[in-house]
Amino acid sequence: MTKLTVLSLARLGPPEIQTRLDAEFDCRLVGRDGDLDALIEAIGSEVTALATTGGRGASAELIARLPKLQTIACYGVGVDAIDVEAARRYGVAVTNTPDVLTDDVADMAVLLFGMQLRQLVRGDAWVRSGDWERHGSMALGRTLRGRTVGVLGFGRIGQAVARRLAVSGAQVLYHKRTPLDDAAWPYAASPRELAERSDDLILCCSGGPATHHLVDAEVLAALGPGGVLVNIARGSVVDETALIAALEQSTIAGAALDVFADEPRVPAALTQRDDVVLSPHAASATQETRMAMGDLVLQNLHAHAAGRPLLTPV
Ligand code: 8YV
Repeated sequence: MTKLTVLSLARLGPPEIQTRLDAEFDCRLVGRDGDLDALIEAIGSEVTALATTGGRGASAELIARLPKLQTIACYGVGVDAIDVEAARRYGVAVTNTPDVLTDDVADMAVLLFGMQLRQLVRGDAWVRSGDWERHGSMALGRTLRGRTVGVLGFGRIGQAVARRLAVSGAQVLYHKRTPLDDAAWPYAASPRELAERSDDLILCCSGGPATHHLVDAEVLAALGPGGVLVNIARGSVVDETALIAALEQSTIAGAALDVFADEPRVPAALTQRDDVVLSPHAASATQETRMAMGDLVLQNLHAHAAGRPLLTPV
Protein backbone atom coordinates (compact mmCIF):
# COMPACT_ATOMS: atom_id res chain seq x y z
CA MET A 1 0.00 0.00 0.00
CA THR A 2 1.39 3.43 -0.85
CA LYS A 3 2.05 5.50 2.19
CA LEU A 4 0.37 8.84 2.63
CA THR A 5 2.65 11.86 2.10
CA VAL A 6 2.86 14.01 5.22
CA LEU A 7 4.67 17.33 5.14
CA SER A 8 6.18 17.94 8.58
CA LEU A 9 7.43 21.39 9.54
CA ALA A 10 9.38 20.28 12.62
CA ARG A 11 10.68 17.26 14.49
CA LEU A 12 7.85 16.26 16.77
CA GLY A 13 9.40 15.65 20.16
CA PRO A 14 11.04 12.37 21.18
CA PRO A 15 12.95 10.52 18.42
CA GLU A 16 10.55 7.55 18.66
CA ILE A 17 7.78 9.75 17.27
CA GLN A 18 9.83 10.79 14.24
CA THR A 19 10.81 7.13 13.71
CA ARG A 20 7.15 6.13 13.68
CA LEU A 21 6.23 9.03 11.39
CA ASP A 22 8.92 7.90 8.96
CA ALA A 23 7.88 4.24 9.17
CA GLU A 24 4.13 4.71 8.99
CA PHE A 25 3.96 7.60 6.49
CA ASP A 26 5.96 9.05 3.64
CA CYS A 27 7.05 11.87 5.95
CA ARG A 28 8.88 14.83 4.39
CA LEU A 29 10.48 16.85 7.16
CA VAL A 30 11.55 20.41 6.56
CA GLY A 31 12.77 22.43 9.53
CA ARG A 32 13.04 26.23 9.87
CA ASP A 33 16.33 26.25 7.95
CA GLY A 34 15.20 23.82 5.25
CA ASP A 35 14.07 24.70 1.72
CA LEU A 36 10.28 24.60 2.05
CA ASP A 37 9.79 26.12 -1.42
CA ALA A 38 11.81 23.35 -3.10
CA LEU A 39 9.94 20.66 -1.17
CA ILE A 40 6.55 22.13 -2.08
CA GLU A 41 7.70 22.34 -5.69
CA ALA A 42 8.64 18.64 -5.59
CA ILE A 43 5.80 17.06 -3.59
CA GLY A 44 3.32 19.84 -2.74
CA SER A 45 0.64 18.41 -5.01
CA GLU A 46 0.68 15.05 -3.14
CA VAL A 47 0.43 16.41 0.38
CA THR A 48 -2.90 15.73 2.09
CA ALA A 49 -1.68 16.14 5.68
CA LEU A 50 0.59 18.68 7.34
CA ALA A 51 2.23 18.12 10.74
CA THR A 52 3.33 21.21 12.61
CA THR A 53 3.94 22.60 16.10
CA GLY A 54 2.46 25.38 18.17
CA GLY A 55 5.51 27.48 17.28
CA ARG A 56 5.75 26.77 13.55
CA GLY A 57 2.02 26.91 12.87
CA ALA A 58 0.72 27.10 9.29
CA SER A 59 0.06 30.31 7.37
CA ALA A 60 -2.79 30.96 4.95
CA GLU A 61 -0.16 31.19 2.21
CA LEU A 62 1.20 27.72 2.97
CA ILE A 63 -2.29 26.23 3.15
CA ALA A 64 -3.11 27.78 -0.24
CA ARG A 65 0.00 26.21 -1.77
CA LEU A 66 -1.05 22.65 -0.87
CA PRO A 67 -4.04 21.97 -3.16
CA LYS A 68 -4.88 18.51 -1.78
CA LEU A 69 -4.38 19.39 1.89
CA GLN A 70 -7.16 18.01 4.11
CA THR A 71 -5.71 17.88 7.62
CA ILE A 72 -3.30 19.91 9.73
CA ALA A 73 -2.11 18.04 12.83
CA CYS A 74 -0.64 20.35 15.46
CA TYR A 75 1.76 18.96 18.05
CA GLY A 76 0.51 21.21 20.87
CA VAL A 77 -2.80 22.47 22.20
CA GLY A 78 -2.43 26.10 21.14
CA VAL A 79 -3.22 26.65 17.47
CA ASP A 80 -2.79 30.44 17.41
CA ALA A 81 0.09 30.16 14.90
CA ILE A 82 -2.16 28.24 12.49
CA ASP A 83 -4.47 30.31 10.32
CA VAL A 84 -7.54 28.31 11.35
CA GLU A 85 -9.88 30.63 9.43
CA ALA A 86 -7.94 30.07 6.21
CA ALA A 87 -7.94 26.32 6.91
CA ARG A 88 -11.76 26.42 7.23
CA ARG A 89 -12.06 28.38 3.98
CA TYR A 90 -10.01 25.73 2.17
CA GLY A 91 -11.95 22.90 3.84
CA VAL A 92 -8.89 21.78 5.83
CA ALA A 93 -9.46 20.23 9.28
CA VAL A 94 -7.14 21.20 12.14
CA THR A 95 -6.32 18.90 15.06
CA ASN A 96 -4.35 19.62 18.25
CA THR A 97 -3.19 17.72 21.36
CA PRO A 98 -5.44 18.73 24.28
CA ASP A 99 -5.78 16.91 27.63
CA VAL A 100 -2.55 14.87 27.41
CA LEU A 101 -0.51 17.94 28.39
CA THR A 102 -2.88 19.57 30.89
CA ASP A 103 -1.31 18.19 34.08
CA ASP A 104 2.30 18.90 33.17
CA VAL A 105 1.48 22.44 32.03
CA ALA A 106 -0.53 23.11 35.20
CA ASP A 107 2.29 21.66 37.33
CA MET A 108 4.71 24.00 35.59
CA ALA A 109 2.56 27.05 36.30
CA VAL A 110 2.51 26.26 40.01
CA LEU A 111 6.22 25.31 40.05
CA LEU A 112 7.21 28.60 38.41
CA PHE A 113 4.97 30.55 40.78
CA GLY A 114 6.47 28.77 43.79
CA MET A 115 9.99 29.36 42.45
CA GLN A 116 9.33 33.08 42.30
CA LEU A 117 7.72 33.30 45.74
CA ARG A 118 10.44 31.18 47.37
CA GLN A 119 13.24 32.90 45.40
CA LEU A 120 14.74 29.70 44.03
CA VAL A 121 16.68 31.52 41.29
CA ARG A 122 18.29 33.83 43.86
CA GLY A 123 18.76 30.94 46.28
CA ASP A 124 20.52 28.78 43.71
CA ALA A 125 22.91 31.63 42.85
CA TRP A 126 23.38 32.34 46.57
CA VAL A 127 24.65 28.81 47.18
CA ARG A 128 26.75 28.47 44.02
CA SER A 129 28.46 31.85 44.39
CA GLY A 130 29.53 31.18 47.96
CA ASP A 131 27.36 34.04 49.25
CA TRP A 132 25.72 31.66 51.71
CA GLU A 133 29.09 30.87 53.29
CA ARG A 134 30.16 34.53 53.21
CA HIS A 135 26.93 36.27 54.22
CA GLY A 136 24.67 33.63 55.80
CA SER A 137 20.94 33.44 55.15
CA MET A 138 19.22 35.18 52.27
CA ALA A 139 16.30 37.61 52.59
CA LEU A 140 13.00 35.82 53.28
CA GLY A 141 10.64 34.56 50.58
CA ARG A 142 6.86 34.52 50.67
CA THR A 143 4.34 31.74 51.25
CA LEU A 144 1.74 30.60 48.76
CA ARG A 145 -0.78 29.89 51.52
CA GLY A 146 -3.40 32.59 51.91
CA ARG A 147 -2.56 34.39 48.67
CA THR A 148 -5.39 35.27 46.33
CA VAL A 149 -4.47 34.17 42.83
CA GLY A 150 -6.26 35.27 39.67
CA VAL A 151 -6.27 32.76 36.83
CA LEU A 152 -6.76 34.40 33.44
CA GLY A 153 -8.16 31.88 30.97
CA PHE A 154 -10.11 29.11 32.64
CA GLY A 155 -10.19 26.18 30.26
CA ARG A 156 -8.73 22.77 31.02
CA ILE A 157 -5.32 24.13 31.98
CA GLY A 158 -6.61 27.11 33.99
CA GLN A 159 -8.90 24.84 36.00
CA ALA A 160 -6.09 22.34 36.63
CA VAL A 161 -3.94 25.23 37.90
CA ALA A 162 -6.81 26.38 40.15
CA ARG A 163 -7.20 22.91 41.69
CA ARG A 164 -3.48 22.76 42.48
CA LEU A 165 -3.50 26.24 44.02
CA ALA A 166 -6.52 25.43 46.16
CA VAL A 167 -4.78 22.33 47.55
CA SER A 168 -1.78 24.53 48.39
CA GLY A 169 -3.99 26.86 50.44
CA ALA A 170 -4.38 29.77 48.00
CA GLN A 171 -7.72 31.45 47.18
CA VAL A 172 -8.52 31.35 43.48
CA LEU A 173 -10.66 33.53 41.24
CA TYR A 174 -10.75 33.57 37.47
CA HIS A 175 -11.61 35.46 34.35
CA LYS A 176 -12.58 34.09 30.95
CA ARG A 177 -14.80 35.62 28.30
CA THR A 178 -17.82 33.49 29.19
CA PRO A 179 -18.17 32.59 32.90
CA LEU A 180 -18.54 28.91 33.78
CA ASP A 181 -21.99 27.65 34.75
CA ASP A 182 -20.81 26.12 37.99
CA ALA A 183 -20.04 28.71 40.62
CA ALA A 184 -17.26 26.78 42.36
CA TRP A 185 -14.76 29.56 41.63
CA PRO A 186 -15.39 33.32 41.99
CA TYR A 187 -15.48 35.19 38.68
CA ALA A 188 -13.98 38.56 37.79
CA ALA A 189 -15.62 40.41 34.91
CA SER A 190 -12.40 41.66 33.24
CA PRO A 191 -8.63 41.10 33.34
CA ARG A 192 -8.30 44.42 35.16
CA GLU A 193 -10.87 43.47 37.81
CA LEU A 194 -9.13 40.09 38.17
CA ALA A 195 -5.79 41.83 38.77
CA GLU A 196 -7.35 44.28 41.25
CA ARG A 197 -8.93 41.52 43.33
CA SER A 198 -5.86 39.21 43.20
CA ASP A 199 -2.40 39.19 44.78
CA ASP A 200 -0.96 37.42 41.74
CA LEU A 201 -1.96 36.56 38.19
CA ILE A 202 -1.42 33.29 36.31
CA LEU A 203 -2.04 33.42 32.56
CA CYS A 204 -3.56 30.27 31.07
CA CYS A 205 -5.53 31.63 28.11
CA SER A 206 -5.08 30.90 24.40
CA GLY A 207 -2.95 33.12 22.23
CA GLY A 208 -4.04 34.94 19.08
CA PRO A 209 -5.65 38.30 18.31
CA ALA A 210 -8.44 37.96 20.92
CA THR A 211 -5.96 37.89 23.81
CA HIS A 212 -3.19 40.08 22.35
CA HIS A 213 -1.75 42.31 25.13
CA LEU A 214 -4.65 41.46 27.43
CA VAL A 215 -2.15 42.09 30.21
CA ASP A 216 -1.04 45.67 29.63
CA ALA A 217 0.29 48.51 31.80
CA GLU A 218 -3.15 49.07 33.31
CA VAL A 219 -3.61 45.43 34.36
CA LEU A 220 -0.07 45.32 35.75
CA ALA A 221 -0.71 48.51 37.75
CA ALA A 222 -3.89 46.91 39.12
CA LEU A 223 -1.86 43.85 40.20
CA GLY A 224 0.21 46.05 42.49
CA PRO A 225 3.68 46.09 44.07
CA GLY A 226 3.37 42.73 45.86
CA GLY A 227 2.10 40.88 42.80
CA VAL A 228 3.73 38.13 40.75
CA LEU A 229 2.83 37.56 37.10
CA VAL A 230 3.09 33.96 35.86
CA ASN A 231 2.77 33.26 32.13
CA ILE A 232 2.49 29.74 30.73
CA ALA A 233 0.07 30.85 27.97
CA ARG A 234 1.60 32.79 25.08
CA GLY A 235 4.06 35.69 25.03
CA SER A 236 1.57 37.69 22.96
CA VAL A 237 -0.85 37.89 25.90
CA VAL A 238 1.48 40.26 27.77
CA ASP A 239 2.71 43.69 26.70
CA GLU A 240 6.35 42.76 27.40
CA THR A 241 7.53 46.39 27.32
CA ALA A 242 4.95 47.28 29.97
CA LEU A 243 6.01 44.23 31.99
CA ILE A 244 9.67 45.27 31.91
CA ALA A 245 8.69 48.82 32.96
CA ALA A 246 6.57 47.45 35.83
CA LEU A 247 9.50 45.29 37.04
CA GLU A 248 12.00 48.15 36.73
CA GLN A 249 9.71 50.54 38.59
CA SER A 250 8.83 47.87 41.20
CA THR A 251 5.13 48.35 40.54
CA ILE A 252 4.93 44.53 40.58
CA ALA A 253 7.11 42.19 42.66
CA GLY A 254 8.28 39.76 39.99
CA ALA A 255 7.41 37.39 37.20
CA ALA A 256 7.75 33.74 36.24
CA LEU A 257 7.70 33.27 32.48
CA ASP A 258 7.65 30.21 30.25
CA VAL A 259 6.70 32.15 27.11
CA PHE A 260 7.90 35.38 25.52
CA ALA A 261 6.86 37.90 22.86
CA ASP A 262 9.65 36.99 20.42
CA GLU A 263 10.87 33.62 21.69
CA PRO A 264 13.48 32.19 21.70
CA ARG A 265 14.80 35.76 21.93
CA VAL A 266 14.37 37.09 25.47
CA PRO A 267 15.19 40.72 26.27
CA ALA A 268 18.26 41.36 28.45
CA ALA A 269 15.98 43.50 30.61
CA LEU A 270 14.42 40.19 31.72
CA THR A 271 17.43 37.85 31.68
CA GLN A 272 19.41 40.18 33.95
CA ARG A 273 16.81 40.21 36.73
CA ASP A 274 16.81 37.79 39.64
CA ASP A 275 13.17 38.53 40.54
CA VAL A 276 12.14 36.88 37.29
CA VAL A 277 12.09 33.10 36.79
CA LEU A 278 12.67 32.13 33.16
CA SER A 279 11.84 28.89 31.37
CA PRO A 280 12.34 28.08 27.66
CA HIS A 281 8.70 27.37 26.68
CA ALA A 282 8.90 24.01 28.37
CA ALA A 283 5.63 23.61 30.27
CA SER A 284 4.67 20.46 28.34
CA ALA A 285 8.26 19.34 27.85
CA THR A 286 8.46 16.07 29.75
CA GLN A 287 9.37 12.83 28.01
CA GLU A 288 6.04 11.30 28.98
CA THR A 289 3.83 14.17 27.84
CA ARG A 290 5.74 14.85 24.64
CA MET A 291 5.43 11.14 23.80
CA ALA A 292 1.67 11.30 24.43
CA MET A 293 1.40 14.46 22.29
CA GLY A 294 3.35 12.80 19.46
CA ASP A 295 1.22 9.69 19.73
CA LEU A 296 -1.95 11.78 19.45
CA VAL A 297 -0.59 13.50 16.33
CA LEU A 298 0.08 10.05 14.83
CA GLN A 299 -3.40 8.83 15.76
CA ASN A 300 -4.94 11.87 14.09
CA LEU A 301 -2.85 11.29 10.97
CA HIS A 302 -3.92 7.62 10.87
CA ALA A 303 -7.58 8.62 11.25
CA HIS A 304 -7.10 11.09 8.39
CA ALA A 305 -5.45 8.39 6.24
CA ALA A 306 -8.25 5.89 6.91
CA GLY A 307 -11.04 8.44 6.41
CA ARG A 308 -12.15 7.98 10.04
CA PRO A 309 -13.27 10.89 12.25
CA LEU A 310 -10.30 12.84 13.62
CA LEU A 311 -9.70 12.30 17.34
CA THR A 312 -9.15 15.86 18.47
CA PRO A 313 -10.45 18.36 15.93
CA VAL A 314 -10.18 22.04 16.86
C1 8YV B 1 4.54 23.20 22.75
C2 8YV B 1 2.50 24.52 23.45
O1 8YV B 1 5.55 24.05 23.10
O2 8YV B 1 0.74 22.99 23.45
C3 8YV B 1 1.09 24.13 23.24
O3 8YV B 1 0.29 25.00 22.86
O4 8YV B 1 2.84 25.65 23.49
C4 8YV B 1 3.48 23.43 23.68
O5 8YV B 1 2.99 22.31 24.25
C5 8YV B 1 4.57 23.13 21.28
O6 8YV B 1 3.44 23.10 20.52
C6 8YV B 1 5.50 21.98 20.92
O7 8YV B 1 6.41 22.40 20.06
